[in-house]
Amino acid sequence: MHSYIKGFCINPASLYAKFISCFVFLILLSAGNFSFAALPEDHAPIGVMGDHTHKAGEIMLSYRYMYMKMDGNRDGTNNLSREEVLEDFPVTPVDMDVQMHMFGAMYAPTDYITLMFMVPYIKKSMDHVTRSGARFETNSEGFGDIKSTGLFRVFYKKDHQIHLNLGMSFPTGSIDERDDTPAADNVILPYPMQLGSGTFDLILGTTYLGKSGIFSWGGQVLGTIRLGENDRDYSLGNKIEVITWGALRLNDWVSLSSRLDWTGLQNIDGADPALNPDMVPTADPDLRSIKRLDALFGINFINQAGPKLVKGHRLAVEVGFPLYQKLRGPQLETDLIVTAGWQYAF
Ligand SMILES: [Cu+2]
Repeated sequence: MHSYIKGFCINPASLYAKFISCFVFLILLSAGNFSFAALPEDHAPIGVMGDHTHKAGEIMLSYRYMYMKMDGNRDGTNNLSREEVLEDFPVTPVDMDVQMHMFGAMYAPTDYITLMFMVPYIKKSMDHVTRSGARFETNSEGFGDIKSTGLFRVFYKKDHQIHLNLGMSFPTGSIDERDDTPAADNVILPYPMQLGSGTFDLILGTTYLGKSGIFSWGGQVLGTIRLGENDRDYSLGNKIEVITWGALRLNDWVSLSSRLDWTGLQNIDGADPALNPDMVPTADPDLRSIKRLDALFGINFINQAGPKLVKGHRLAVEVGFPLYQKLRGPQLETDLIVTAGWQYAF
C-alpha cells in the first residue's frame, strides 16, 4: 500500500498536479478507512438480539455465551422457603443453572433487509429436595429452537432508525428430555428442563435506534406467539419483551451501556400427560407465568487497530439482575443473567 501511494504521488510531471492528485488520493484513502468506521456503541448491549441492521452485502458472524442462575422459590413477589413449598408438593426445585451457546449469522441482501439466523445449544441443570430430605439433580443438554428473523428497515434518517423484526422459531429443540429421579429412571423432565417449545413460534417486534455524539440509545418490543400445540399436547405461554437501553462511548473502541428489560410470559396451555402436576411445581402448567423487570449493565469493545482480519472484531459483556419479579408460583426466581459475546462483520 505504501509503495502504491508513493508511486501515485510521485509519478505526475508537474508539482501542482502531483500535489492535487496526492491530496485527492489521501482523502479517498482516509474516507475508506475512517468515515465508515464502526463504533462500539453502534451495537446494542450484547444481550439484545436483532438490534441492528447491516449494509447491503455485509455478513456478520456471532457467538454468545449466556448464563442464567435461578436460586430459591417465590410465589407472586414473596419468597418461599423449601419447607413452605414441600407443604404442598413432595418435591421442590432448589436452584437451576441455564447455559446457552448461541451461534448467529446475519446477512443483508439490501440496505433495507437484514436476515438473521440463530442456533442455540443449551445446557440445563436443576437441583431438588424431597420431603424426606433427599437431594437429586436432573440435567438436559442439546440444541434449542433455531430462529430465523428478517429485520426490515422502515425508517432511516441520519441518527434515527426503526426496523421491524419478523421471524419464525422452529421446533428443533427437544421436548422429550429425560433423566433419572428418585421416583423412577429415565422419566420425562418437567417443562422448564425441556430445550424447545415444540411449536412453530412467530416472532413479531419492532426496534428503534438513536444516536447523538457519544450517546446512543434504543428500544425494542418483541413478542413470541406460539402457533398451535406441540406433540406432547401443550404450548408454552406467549412471551413479550420490552427493552430500552442507553450507551456512552468512552473512546473509539469502548462503550458502556445500561438496559432495562421487561419480560412477560404466560402460563402453559394444555399439559404433557406424562407429567404429574401434584409431584413438583415445575410439572404444573399453571405455575409458569412470569412478570420480571431486569436491570443490566454492559461494556462493548471493538478493535479499531491492526490488519484487516484483526480489525473490526467486537467483544461485549452484559451482567444483569431482576429489580422486580412476580411469578405464578411456587416457581424458581431468577437471580443473575450474564451474556458475553463476539461479533464480526465483513
Ligand atoms: Cu449484525
